[in-house]
Amino acid sequence: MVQFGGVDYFNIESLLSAEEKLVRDTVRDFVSNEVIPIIEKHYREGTFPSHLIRKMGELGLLGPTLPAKYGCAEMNNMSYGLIMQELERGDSSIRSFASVQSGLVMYPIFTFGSEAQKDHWLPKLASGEAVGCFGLTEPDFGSNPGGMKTRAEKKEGRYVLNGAKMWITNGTVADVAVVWAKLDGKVRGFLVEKGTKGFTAPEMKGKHSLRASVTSELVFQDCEIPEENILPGSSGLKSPLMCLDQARYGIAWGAMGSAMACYDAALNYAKSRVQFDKPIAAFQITQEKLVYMLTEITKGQLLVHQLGRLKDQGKQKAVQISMAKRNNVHVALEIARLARTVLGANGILDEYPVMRHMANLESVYTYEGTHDIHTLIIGADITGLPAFN
Ligand code: TGC
Ligand code: FAD
Repeated sequence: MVQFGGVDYFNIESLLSAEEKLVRDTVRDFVSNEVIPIIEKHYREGTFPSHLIRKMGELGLLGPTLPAKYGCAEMNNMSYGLIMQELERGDSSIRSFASVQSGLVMYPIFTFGSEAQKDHWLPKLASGEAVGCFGLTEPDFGSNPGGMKTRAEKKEGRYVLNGAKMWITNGTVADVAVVWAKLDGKVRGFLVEKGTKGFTAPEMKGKHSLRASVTSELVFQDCEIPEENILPGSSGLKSPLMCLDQARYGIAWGAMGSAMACYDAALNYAKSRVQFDKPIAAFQITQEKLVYMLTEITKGQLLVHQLGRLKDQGKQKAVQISMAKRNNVHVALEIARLARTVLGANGILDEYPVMRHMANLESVYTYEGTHDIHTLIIGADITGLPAFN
């Protein structure tokens, strides 16, 4: 197999530190050697390659920006972004797993959790010994999570949860669920352990997208959890939205990984496929497609590079993350569709990664705030006129 050399038309690599390049190259090799050879089988069978979880832990890819005292790699946000880019070159499901574990489970435990919660969960989640999930979305509340119906009630020494979550990545396999529920009308975070009475997490089947990812419902029926399982620092809808900023940042990088895989496949195919006695890469229309792909990848890479530097300085804004997520997922999907056309009929085969990335990106376009919601978030910021309702 030819090793993937990356897509970097503007020498953005020259802006990376030696450590950042090492992280990127390590994850690139991991994806080439461990993910790409097996991912089509998992995609076809609708299973997550769970044997990779411990390996990701060993490489420091889970909760990579958190402190070493919890067993984490304590990398910067640029490295975190590069990890997400490389993982999603393999498959969005691998990036999804790492995003959820890092940004949506370890981050809230680290940010809103008690010392006991951090000491108990973070090292296990960092090593991959434990898996987590993040339950915000409900059957009737997707884009508008503030309307959630799931309730927590305080009883003597415990909380009682009732309600349901839907579309939860890793739900069925998670050892711990970070669950958002209203307590006395205010959104709070709770840790619910696998096996807790009154808690079930059936897997959702029938997906045409993200097939190598586990997606689940979370159902709470008079589910009692100890009172120490509330995330004490969580306070209102702002808390889960802060977690989403972490994951959306990773998705903005990850989408470029999918786009790079599709562009690479299209370029290689176009140079070798001959029609009308010429490689199809010699036709102007094919070149126009390839130029569009490379230009959009380059613009997207520059966007997340600057976003990463801002985040490392603590200067990033949520709306900037929204713009990067919105743009990069949109162009990645366009690039996947164009790459599919370059491959002709072969583009629909699982011998090539293109159709799988395209189908995955349909989910990525919708989760973590739909394309439309990010449009409205940016629109509200620049006009001062919210158009959500
Ligand atoms: P709104 O009144 O605007 O905000 C409530 C409070 O939150 C603050 N806030 C934020 N804080 C941090 N980061 C952000 N991005 C924030 N956005 C808002 C805001 O300042 C306010 O604070 P305070 O102190 O005044 O209380 O809330 P709203 O109810 O009007 O909703 C706004 C809206 C629509 C933008 C928001 O609800 C939204 O983002 N909706 C999209 C929902 C979403 O993204 N769900 C994702 C679920 S998780 C997922 O998809 C995981 S996929 C995982 C994978 O497999 O990779
Ligand atoms: P809806 O909110 O019903 O939106 C439907 C359509 O209406 C969209 O096009 C939307 O843009 C549009 N729309 C909605 N409101 C407006 C408006 N005000 N103005 C204009 N248009 C609007 N959630 C979690 O909590 N945890 C997870 O781990 C998780 N993983 C997921 C994994 C997968 C594979 C998928 C597909 C989803 C996952 N989600 C998860 C849920 C995801 O975050 C939601 O699907 C997403 O927030 C959108 O909600 P919805 O699907 O209910 O769509």
